[in-house]
Amino acid sequence: MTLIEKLESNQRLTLEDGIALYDMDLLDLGIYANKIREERYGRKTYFNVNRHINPTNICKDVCQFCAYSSSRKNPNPYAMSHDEILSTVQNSVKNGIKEVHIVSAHNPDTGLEWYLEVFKKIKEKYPQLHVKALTAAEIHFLSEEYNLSHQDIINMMIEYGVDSMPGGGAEIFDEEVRKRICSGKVTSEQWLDIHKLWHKANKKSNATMLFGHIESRIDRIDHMLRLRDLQDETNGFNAFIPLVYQRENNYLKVKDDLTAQEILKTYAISRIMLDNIPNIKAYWVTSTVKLALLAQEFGANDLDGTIEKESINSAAGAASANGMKQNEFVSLIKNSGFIPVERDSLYNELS
Ligand code: V47
Repeated sequence: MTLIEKLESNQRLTLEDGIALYDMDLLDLGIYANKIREERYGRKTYFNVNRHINPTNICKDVCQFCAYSSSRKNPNPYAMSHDEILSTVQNSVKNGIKEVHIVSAHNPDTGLEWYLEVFKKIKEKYPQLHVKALTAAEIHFLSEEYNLSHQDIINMMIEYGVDSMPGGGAEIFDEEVRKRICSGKVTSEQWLDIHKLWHKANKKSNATMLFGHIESRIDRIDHMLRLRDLQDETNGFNAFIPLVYQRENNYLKVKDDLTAQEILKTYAISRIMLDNIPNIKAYWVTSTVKLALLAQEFGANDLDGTIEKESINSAAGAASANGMKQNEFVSLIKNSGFIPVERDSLYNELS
């Protein structure tokens, strides 16, 4: 069967097929990706009203692509107190957020309670607020630092009120590339195992892929297939989020930005390859708003959210430091010909 025949009849694609998709004409690829998107979501595009908080940038790991950690090129080490985090949450709740997304660096000085107890405090005050927190990289860091198993940390997360896990820390699963960009942190196998444990606890998570640095197209497809395999087993991933590499202020020297065409192809290919992950999120922070809007025509059905503040990607050059207003978000989606739908964190439609 040819690749086109497989695409026409919605067959599951192999690694070789995925690599061959990159050689297709962008608009042809877009037609196939968009067909899948339209069948599932019509012209609806999801967004959520959320707030990102990055409570510390002090990190014992040394990822080459990171511009956020104070041990890299960011000169201002900080760790927020729980009161500061709670007052940030309080302000954002007043502005109508439904989700708080809390991701930190791997700070060995705070103690385990600092990482976990804040979730309980947030939940006590705002039981309706969805807490999405702790990446698999943070869970692995905490387990090593405090001599606990991944399962122990996951049990504590649930006990302290974490509702779902964000998709960070996946980077690229290929072990050779991983060694060069983030050696020493959670391995690919551990990242996948941690999400599996989380899914086994009946909880949902997301998965990211950092692309546009030193990885090859093969590495991207391999990354997607490892996620697809786990999703077959657990069905716990809500969304796949391709993160476009930002080149400023870090140690991973990459000469050129990816072309818009390569980025759009990657969204389209992820929609086609990941036949079992329901949502493809064009995270406007790393893709730029304009490309995120265009990505709606190439398989993406979710644009993340209003964010309010963002420190990890903006440190590396993304224009996301101050988030986006909800009415602006809604207008942008409408004006691009799609129907904006506010969703909650588990993809229930709100309005
Ligand atoms: O894991 C770090 C990435 C991630 C750079 O789950 C960079 O809904 C680009 O995971 N260029 C954190 N990316 C962000 C993240 C995320 C974002 C939005 C939604 C969700 C979700 C998760 O940011 C890290 C890392 O892969 N990152 N440095 C950089 N220079």
